Parts: sequence; structure tokens; C-alpha cells
Amino acid sequence: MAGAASQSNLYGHLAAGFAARLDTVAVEVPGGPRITYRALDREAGRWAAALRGLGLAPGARVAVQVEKSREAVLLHLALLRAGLVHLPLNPAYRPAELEHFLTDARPQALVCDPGREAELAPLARGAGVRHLLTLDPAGGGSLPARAARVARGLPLEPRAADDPAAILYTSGTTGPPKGAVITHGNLVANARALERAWGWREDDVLVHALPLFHVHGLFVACHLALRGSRLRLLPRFEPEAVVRAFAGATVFMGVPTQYARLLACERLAREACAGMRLFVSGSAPLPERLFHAFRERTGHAILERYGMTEVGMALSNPLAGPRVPGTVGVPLPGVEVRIVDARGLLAAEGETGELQVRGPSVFAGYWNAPERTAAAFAADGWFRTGDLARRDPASGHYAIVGRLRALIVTGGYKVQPEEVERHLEALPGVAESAVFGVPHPEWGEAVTAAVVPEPAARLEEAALRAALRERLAPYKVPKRILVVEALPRNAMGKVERRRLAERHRDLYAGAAPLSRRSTPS
Ligand code: MCA
Ligand code: AMP
Repeated sequence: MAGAASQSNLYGHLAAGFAARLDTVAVEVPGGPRITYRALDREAGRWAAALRGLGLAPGARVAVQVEKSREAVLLHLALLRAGLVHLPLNPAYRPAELEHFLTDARPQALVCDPGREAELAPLARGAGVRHLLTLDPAGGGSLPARAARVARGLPLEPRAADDPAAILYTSGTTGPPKGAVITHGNLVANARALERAWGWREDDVLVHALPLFHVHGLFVACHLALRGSRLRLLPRFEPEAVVRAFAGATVFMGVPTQYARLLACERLAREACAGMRLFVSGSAPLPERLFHAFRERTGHAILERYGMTEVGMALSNPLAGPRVPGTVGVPLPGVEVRIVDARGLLAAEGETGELQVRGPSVFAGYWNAPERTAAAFAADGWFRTGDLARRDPASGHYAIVGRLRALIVTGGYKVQPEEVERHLEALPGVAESAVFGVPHPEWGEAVTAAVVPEPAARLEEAALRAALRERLAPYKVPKRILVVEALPRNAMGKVERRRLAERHRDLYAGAAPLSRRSTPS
């Protein structure tokens, strides 16, 4: 168990919180198993020993591409405890996407679903991955089998605050995704700030319906809950099941698309949320109409906050005090933010400019990419988010009003247009393409493409989408692909995605707000 000297290891921070609650439930899956902190701690020790027993030294990187499960949470804890660096990957990624992560990060081990082992083995070999282990959602696989044979758990591996805890790949403005190196110090600082800001309580029960491979679901949710309170883990987001899980729970964290889907669920009513104290939204802008509709239906004002992989959570509406819809609140404890104009000077009061962040949760840099790291920071060390923000001088609240980057935010996932364009243009018959975001009632923005056929080629939307699905995770596949004669260009000859987005802004206006079938199949 943790001693004060090991507090820089995030696991030590969690263990210091749960030490007095070893016999309470740590993680439960509705209708499934429960595990107490005592058992979780013991298992994390065994899994950590099994991983280190492979010859992995502290600091070694372990890529993880598994389905969401209680064991996936346990694996995260084991990696932290062992001082190994967790590289979480969306199980929907296709081999073409995975190859970049593996060859760039060069992990020493990869944990995957047994069903994908054969497909991933050659990729892993090609990237020099020494150990390929498996973990299935029911808790089986070669990693748990190895852990079961361990006689003694691994004690907590001491870590310094600037030792890496995780590498999370995030879309680059130009070029392929970059690995954001997040340290134990970053994670502990952010967990502490959120604990204070959101008044975290020992008896909180968090309903968890987010993926376990992004900051929101893996760090924000787990690192708050696993300090002694209870994580109620749902394997996937199903509105009915989520509302049922609110019974006896206190906190929910979601992306706006999830709130839209909850509102479409009749079961969502005041009584269903009677014991809940906090609903948090983030990862994408929460439309004001959703905020109001949710309050009307449940009596709860959703607390919207803002974050980014590279900086953790930075701004939050208050726990006590007005939660202003359309804003992301004020800086979290210990976080500094500023708004900078196009000349790089502090923007005037109430003016829009780039949001920049400084503080202990700001990441260490991009993996193996010093130039890209340098470009991400202003000369005086503030991180440049690429988001446009404005501060309301009267309330002090910040609002995110746009983006400097061409990034598309769809249901909380981020899609880089260039990546999709590259894959589209590799398809036979496609001369050129442009990918852009269009407002969508359910996804916030929907990835949308315009393609120009090569002379005499005939392009079919459904066939193009099907071909892309082989190469890209489904959320990156454009909901619509429009075949056009030419793309709009500026005087320099550069394709103007913004003009396309403007031209097609009503493309999804007719989509039923909560249809699960808003795309042609
Ligand atoms: C699934 N699909 C999507 C998305 N999710 N398409 C566009 N955008 C999406 N976000 C695809 C599916 O693959 C499927 O494609 C079709 O849309 C319908 O899927 P459905 O079953 O309805 O979706 P789902 O599996 O229920 O997922 C919806 C979801 C999910 C639960 C809202 O998108 C989700 O978990 N989003 C949260 C992402 C997240 O955690 N972001 C945090 C990043 P097909 O029919 O073709 O198979 S961290 C971050 O942003 C910072 C740090 C922060 O501030 O938090
Ligand atoms: P990621 O790259 O997945 O870490 O996502 C970070 C991005 O999500 C930010 O740069 C914002 O563009 C967006 N984001 C997160 N929270 C909010 C929010 N509350 N409102 C608007 N955008 C947000």
C-alpha cells in the first residue's frame, strides 16, 4: 500500500484515498460482478507482477486495445502501480490506424482481445512489440491467466511527478496523430483539482458509460471514483440502462450526444435521478437547448467543463453558484488560462482569442516529436489549445466559441479531416476530396465529405463508405459523402473546407434529432 514517499505514483494517490475503505465496493457492473478495494488492490498487485515478470522495466510502454470491462479498469491500475506507461487504444481502430500508434510509440507489450490476436500479431511483430497478451471482456485471456499464477503482488513502484503514466494519441493539426505524454504528476494534480471543485465524496457512486481509452472516461471518471467511492461500470452506453443505473448513484459524466440520447429516453424523469447530485458534460460543446431540456425534465443543471488531452481538465462551471449554459465556467484550482489574439498579445476584455493554459496538469510533450511539442507551446511556455474562447467580463465565465484547427468534434470523438481525406483519395476513382464538419442534431458535428471523381469514374456513396470502414474506425467514416464536380478553392488554390461546411450546413437539419440511423447504409 502507498506510503507518503510514493505519492507521485497516481496509484499511490488512489490508494491513499481507499486505504480506509478496503471492504467497500470499488467497481460494480450492473447485473454482474462486484469487487472490493481489498480485492482490487490485491489483483492490481498480481497483474502488475505478471506484467513486470515479462521483463518489462518501469517506464516501458504497454499498448492496450481491449473492450470495456472491469478488468480493463484493473489493467489501468496495474500499469500505474507497476510504473508502466499505459497506451490505451480504441478497440474500433483498424489495422491501418493501429500501425502508426505501434510503430511510433514502439510499445514493449500489446494487450488485445483474443479475437484480434491473429490479426494483430504481424502488426505487433513488425513494430517490434515483444509481448502480445490477451484480455477478453469476461476477464479471460493470457494476461489474467498469467496473473493468476503470480504468488505475490508487486509493491507500488515509486514514481517521480514527471515520470510518464500514459501516452494518449491525439489528432495532429498537420501530420499523423501525436502521442501526448501524460505524467503521474499531471494526473494527480488534475484529480486533486477536480476532487475539490466538484466536492467529491467518499460515498459517491459514479455511473460510468464512457469509453476507457480517452481522458474523460479513463482519467477524469476513474481517478475521481477510485479514491474510495464506487464506480458503477456500464460496458456500453445504452440510455435505458444508464437511467436505471442512476438508482442509488450520485454522479454521471457524459458527452453532449449522450445527454441528447438520455433525453430521448422516456424513463428519464425526476424520480429516476432522485439520488443524483451531479451531472457533468464535456468533450464537446453542450448545446444550450440540451442544458434547458435536461433541467426541465430532471431538475438538474448539467455542469459543463472544458478539457483537452494535453492539459487535462482546465475550466469548469461551479458546483455551488450559477452554471451558465453556453459557458465552460472558470479555471479549476491551480490552472491558469489566458486568451491571446492573432498577434500573440493578450486579448482585450471580452474579446475572442486562442485559449492558452498553464499549470501542473499540462502534459510533458509529444512522444518523440520535439518540434511538434515546441510548436504547441507559446514562447513563454503556455500551451496553445487551438480553441477560440471569450471571457464574459461580468460573470468571469469563459465560453468556447470556435476552433483555430480544422478538427471535427463528433459525439465527443475528434476527427482530423486530413486523415479521412488521405484514405478517401487512396480509393480508386477519387481524384480529390475535402472533409468537413456539418452541424448535426445528434452528433454535434457530423463528419462529411465531398469527393471529385476522376474523369470517367463513377463513384457511389455507399461503396465509398463501405471501403472507408475497412480502413478507419466507424466514427471517422463520413455520415455523408457527396460526389461533386469541383471543390471550392481560395485565391492560393487551397481547398476551402469552411465554404463547403457553410454550403451544406442544412444537410442534416432534417435528421430526426435522436435517430440512430441518420446515415445511408
Ligand atoms: C459511434 N459512431 C459515431 C460516434 N460514435 N459516429 C460519429 N461520432 C461518434 N461519436 C458510429 C458508430 O460506430 C456506428 O457506426 C454509428 O455511429 C451508430 O453508432 P451507435 O451505436 O449509435 O453509437 P454508440 O456506440 O452508442 O456511441 C455513441 C457514443 C460514443 C456513446 C456517444 O460516441 C461515445 O462514447 N462518445 C464519447 C467519446 C469520448 O469519450 N470522448 C472523450 C474524449 P456504423 O453504424 O457505421 O457502425 S476526451 C476529450 O474530449 C477531452 C479530454 C475532454 O474534454 O473530455
Ligand atoms: P481531445 O483532443 O479529445 O482531448 O479533445 C479536446 C477538445 O475537445 C478541446 O480542444 C475542445 O475542442 C473540445 N472540448 C472539450 N470540452 C469542451 C467543451 N465543454 N466545450 C467545447 N469544446 C470542448
